[in-house]
Amino acid sequence: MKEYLQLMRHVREQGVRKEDRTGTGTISVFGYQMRFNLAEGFPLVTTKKCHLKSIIHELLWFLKGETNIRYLQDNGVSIWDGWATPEGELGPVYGHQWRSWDGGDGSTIDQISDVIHQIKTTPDSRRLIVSAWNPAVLPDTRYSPKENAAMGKQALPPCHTMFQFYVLEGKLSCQLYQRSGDVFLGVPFNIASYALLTLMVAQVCDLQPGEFIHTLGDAHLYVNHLAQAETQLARKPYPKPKMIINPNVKDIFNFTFEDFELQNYQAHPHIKAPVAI
Ligand code: THF
Repeated sequence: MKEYLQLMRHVREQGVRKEDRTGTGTISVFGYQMRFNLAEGFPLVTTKKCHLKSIIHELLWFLKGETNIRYLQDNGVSIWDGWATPEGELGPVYGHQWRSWDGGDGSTIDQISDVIHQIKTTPDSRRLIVSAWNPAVLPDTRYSPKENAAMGKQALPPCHTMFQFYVLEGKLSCQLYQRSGDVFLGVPFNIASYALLTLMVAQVCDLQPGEFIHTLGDAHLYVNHLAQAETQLARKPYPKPKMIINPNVKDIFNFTFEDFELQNYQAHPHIKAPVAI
């Protein structure tokens, strides 16, 4: 995963001090792109041990269309706890926009089913897009994430705002536009999550995996992650692991946690860091 360390090094060297919503402070750059050839292995960061279980459950939870953290908590995943109401609600975040975007006339739009249908029937399309960015439900910035969620607004505006698929010569690629990337904590999760989604969509569409292209807007290192970043930058990446997916699953909504097996994941020890709420 030299691509990830290059991003981290770039932000450390070029990043400029910038204040942020959470009051933590960051060093930030605007605009960065990484490319991962999924045939070369699974892009899970190796310079610290990453908790793949949380990544898989979060993605399955998005695909279920759920926005209450109950499913995550039942599976021991706590990464969304900081933003949810006491009842576990996050408002209409990713799962809601992906599976039941409000059509405005009482109808809802299942963007995931639609995009898979389009990939299968019109693979040359230049409109293979899923958008999580819905201006009608953005949080009211006068209130905290939990207050917004309690009012039926999104706890947080989506960081992964939209993604686009592309089919060429039997291979499926995916590009994500992420408006804001927490380079130390979130980005390793985000890379693995979208790489996995690309493998899953490729399988159900009978395509081979192509590239995952990760485009970042505000790419930042929180100032309370700088020491952890230094530790990581001093480490040498291991070869990429391999993701094995149960080949019998042919419906994107039928995957379960047991359908995924990561092989040959060799990683340096985990590095702890506080998450900015
Ligand atoms: N807010 C901030 N500040 N950073 C983010 O990365 C982020 N997200 C999601 C929404 N808001 C965000 C939440 N995703 C962790 C990882 C991903 C998160 C939130 C938190 C985290 O704490 N990871 C630890 C523990 C892992 C675990 O418990 O499994 C880690 O060491 O990786 C980005 O999409």
